[in-house]
Amino acid sequence: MKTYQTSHIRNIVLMGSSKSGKTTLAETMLYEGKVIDRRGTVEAKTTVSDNTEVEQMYQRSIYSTPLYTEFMDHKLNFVDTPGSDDFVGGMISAFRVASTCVMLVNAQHGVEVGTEIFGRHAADYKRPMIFGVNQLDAEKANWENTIDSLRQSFGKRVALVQFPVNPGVGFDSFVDVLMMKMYKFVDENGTREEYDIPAELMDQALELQASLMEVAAESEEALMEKYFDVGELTREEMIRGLYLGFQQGILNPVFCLSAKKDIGVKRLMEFIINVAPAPSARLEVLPDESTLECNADGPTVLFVYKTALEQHLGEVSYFKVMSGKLTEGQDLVNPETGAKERISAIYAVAGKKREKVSEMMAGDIGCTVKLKTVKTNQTLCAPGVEYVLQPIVFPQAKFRTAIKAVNEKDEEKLGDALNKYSAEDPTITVQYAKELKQTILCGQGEHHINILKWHLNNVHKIDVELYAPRISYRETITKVACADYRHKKQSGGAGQFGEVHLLIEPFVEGAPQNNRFKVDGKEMVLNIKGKEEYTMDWGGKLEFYNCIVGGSIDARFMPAILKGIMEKMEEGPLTGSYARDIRVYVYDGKMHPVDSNEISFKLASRNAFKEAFRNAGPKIMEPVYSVEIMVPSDNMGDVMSDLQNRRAMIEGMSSQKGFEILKARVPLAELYKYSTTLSSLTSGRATFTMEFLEYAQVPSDVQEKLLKAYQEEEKED
Ligand SMILES: Nc1nc2c(ncn2[C@@H]2O[C@H](COP(=O)(O)OP(=O)(O)OP(=O)(O)O)[C@@H](O)[C@H]2O)c(=O)[nH]1
Ligand SMILES: [Mg+2]
Repeated sequence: MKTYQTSHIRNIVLMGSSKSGKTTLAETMLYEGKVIDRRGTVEAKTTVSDNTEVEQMYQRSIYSTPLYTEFMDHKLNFVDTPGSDDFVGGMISAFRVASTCVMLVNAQHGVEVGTEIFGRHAADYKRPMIFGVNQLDAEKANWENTIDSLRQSFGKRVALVQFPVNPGVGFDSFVDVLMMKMYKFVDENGTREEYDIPAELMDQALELQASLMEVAAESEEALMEKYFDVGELTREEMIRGLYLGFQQGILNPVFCLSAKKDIGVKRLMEFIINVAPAPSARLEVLPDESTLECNADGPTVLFVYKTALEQHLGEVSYFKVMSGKLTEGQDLVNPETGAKERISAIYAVAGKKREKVSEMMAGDIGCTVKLKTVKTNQTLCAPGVEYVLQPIVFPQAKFRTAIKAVNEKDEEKLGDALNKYSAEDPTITVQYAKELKQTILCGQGEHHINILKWHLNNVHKIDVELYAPRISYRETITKVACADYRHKKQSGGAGQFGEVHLLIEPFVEGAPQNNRFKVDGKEMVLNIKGKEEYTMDWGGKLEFYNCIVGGSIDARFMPAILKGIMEKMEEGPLTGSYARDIRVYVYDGKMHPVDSNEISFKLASRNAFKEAFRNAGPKIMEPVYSVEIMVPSDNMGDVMSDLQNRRAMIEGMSSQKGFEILKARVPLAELYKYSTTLSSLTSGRATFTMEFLEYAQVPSDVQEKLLKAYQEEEKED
């Protein structure tokens, strides 16, 4: 392969609803670019993109696959993404390296859930978007309905460049109003003939051309003036207007396609090359807000956007050359670790097919192997420059489950396999929660996790069980209480003696220090001599006050007293959960001249703390999440009543293009498998995000239940 200059590279994300035909289009683009000489099909499990066993079994894409093709002296890098939102991670990382989106819409269904969801992602990332109306050869293809649905969801931005002559079975022609030509396809291999537009289609073509001129003119003042003065634009002016409007995201050109019959694919690729921005059009904004130009004359900077483990090869690192040029054998440095890396080989990648190249210019995308230390989101730079780029921000997890090996002996193997997965797929996280004594696995949805389970079962031969995870409750107090405890052991051998009197009160952020208390109707004034403040590993605070007067306890025993309290906070008196947000005042006690030692004071303070805690209006707290749900207006009622059953507090509602945006606070305990329920309530049309908000007290009926469950558990132990 020749070396492509930055100006001759285009980077694209292929997206669209499930089964809209992305993988089939990818195959046809590879064929048109002569990267392959025969087209495979999804049904025959022979496509370049869906090349893994699990994808072939399900006949759908699960991974985002980097591909490239060569066309009109340009290199088109593109990523075929899965149509299910559960696998959105690969699309998010593709946005980071691509500057244009091609959204496929199935002409049999028009706009679907995926079209809406992915359209929102493209808008969030400010990526210009082309619509490809695909499957126009299918019996139920309906152009008018599809365009109506596009206009409903995407409004005025929808700009038709073409219309099909004969959609449905036998589809072989479309009219292109930019070229003012009709294209007829004479076989299923993209062989096209160009015709003048037939007289009976001329009115339709002129009407469409006029609207396209109008939207093109809107992109620039000079064009608008020309359009008003003369009443029309030349083709060059229209292309310029489309180019500008497209880059600004104010118009989305629409193309006719049959990916399966190779109709319209070449024309789409021509448009991408002529109108989609070259990588140099986008300045990379660095974390310090300075910029890096995508320029082959700059210093070499690579950004690793994905890594994957492959049999026989080890770790493959997928990168984009953000600046400069990359040469085989070049030595680079990871500025975050200082580690040196040699680029032993550079490959252009089309799925599993890799072509070795000797160099790559700024803006190009490829992969390399045998890097020792570089992870996703890191950079490699020419020695002497240190660019660290904005990381890809992956969506928060939406599905949380506990996992364990069915056979205990597989636990270690399971841990290794899960760690490898989460390194490859950053939308999967695995953590052993010491507090819960469970391994917690998080992902984007039940399907996402089930695919992982399939791998564990079939590739790693580990039987696993997925089950509801425990909740990390916390314990705290709501009022002041005192307790004292004497630890004494004086029968035989060395004795033990320690007595601690303490007072506890709730810690409230920002509340002033206090030394007067009323406990059981009795006024107490403490003499505060020292204060220590601790932030607990599990959140919340402990403030520890030394109020000992008259040397009733030696200062040397204070650390042991603190330790006793800390230990009890690790295993709260109510349910064994971590305790938080407490002030402890140690104000009196007793020592024994011979028998007092650290262990005695630790035990005394532990028990005094436990007793005080029980009398201080103890409460269980639970994690509460801030949940934002985007739901189609007609499903609103069902989603609301389901939320009410989940103890949710609705905090806000707003409307946006036929969707309602609901904001709610929902306890984590009520969110198990929420993604699955929401999907079934809305036929997959809703999306949601969830983020930890705070700990809040559980209602008393829930507290009763939790206490009872803990007591049962204790009894069993
Ligand atoms: N008739 C017709 N069928 C098509 C066309 N494009 C794709 N298909 C069929 O539609 C089905 C889905 O195609 P894929 O290419 O796997 O679609 P996808 O968008 O990659 O699907 P996911 O990866 O699951 O999101 C397959 O059976 C294809 O053969 C087309 O242009 N016309
Ligand atoms: Mg696919």
